[in-house]
Amino acid sequence: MDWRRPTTATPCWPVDRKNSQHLRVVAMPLGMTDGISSVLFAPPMLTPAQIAEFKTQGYLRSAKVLDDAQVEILRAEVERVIDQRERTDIPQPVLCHNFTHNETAPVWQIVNIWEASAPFKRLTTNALICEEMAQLTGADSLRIWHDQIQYKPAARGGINMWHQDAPLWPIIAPMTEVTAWVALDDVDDDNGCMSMVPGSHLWGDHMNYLRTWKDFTKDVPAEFEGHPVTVRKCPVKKGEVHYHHSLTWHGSHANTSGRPRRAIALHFMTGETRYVATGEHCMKQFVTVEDGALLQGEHFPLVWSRR
Ligand SMILES: O=C(O)CCC(=O)C(=O)O
Repeated sequence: MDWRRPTTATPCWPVDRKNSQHLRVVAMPLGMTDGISSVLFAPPMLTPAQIAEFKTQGYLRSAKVLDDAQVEILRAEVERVIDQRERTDIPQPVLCHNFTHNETAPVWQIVNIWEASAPFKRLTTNALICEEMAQLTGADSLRIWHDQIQYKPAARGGINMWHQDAPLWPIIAPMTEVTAWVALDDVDDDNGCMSMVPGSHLWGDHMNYLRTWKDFTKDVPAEFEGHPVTVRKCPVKKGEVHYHHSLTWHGSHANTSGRPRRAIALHFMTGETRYVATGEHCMKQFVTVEDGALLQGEHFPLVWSRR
């Protein structure tokens, strides 16, 4: 690939960000004019304080990684992929459906849109997200485990009930993965932002317990096994990235606003992640390695490695 310094002086990064004196120019691949995989001006990555916050809380709101034009490209791709989901002559995602199965409270889930959309494929290699992900995981290399769009339509978008990610991913181990969640709308209390329980990633696998909760708000206890349970709403602005650990208790309430709520969760795995053949998951059909082997292959591409 032909790499050169970008020639445009237009930053796709807000220059008033903390520590902006450390802004630096990074290379971007020619021909990728939307810049979704790269940043023209890279900010300093996560500070030690932010990394400590993630390790304590199990989640972290980071910075803007996409400008408005890039978000528009990705929004159009979400619409296109949903509209063209019946076509057999173009690449399709692994899943594209309303996962609530309730027409009055839909949540569109699109799994592996990166396999159906070039701009989303470029997002999986976004330089800033991958660098920050490596900081949070300590990884030497990163692969995409899978991605998923979570789209709650205006006014009637449904609930994504409380869960932990790792127990829902029983075909991979260890359970240390981190998700980068990128907002494609301003996501807040009104349109169904995520909620997180700080510190819950340190309490182990309690997915069976979380399944007993039926009401998103009322069933959250004040305490669990001696730990105070606090719910924190996590608003994220359009184009920003938010990280959460795969054992953090989280979910999102309904979208009662007049605005759509679109976001993509990029579920990364470190290069040490292995395949566990006893489990079930919609990505299992694409695994080509033996039980216990490092999980790799064309459906789990390498997106970053330490140089
Ligand atoms: O977008 C949401 O509401 C939830 C996403 C989620 O559960 C995840 O990224 O793990």
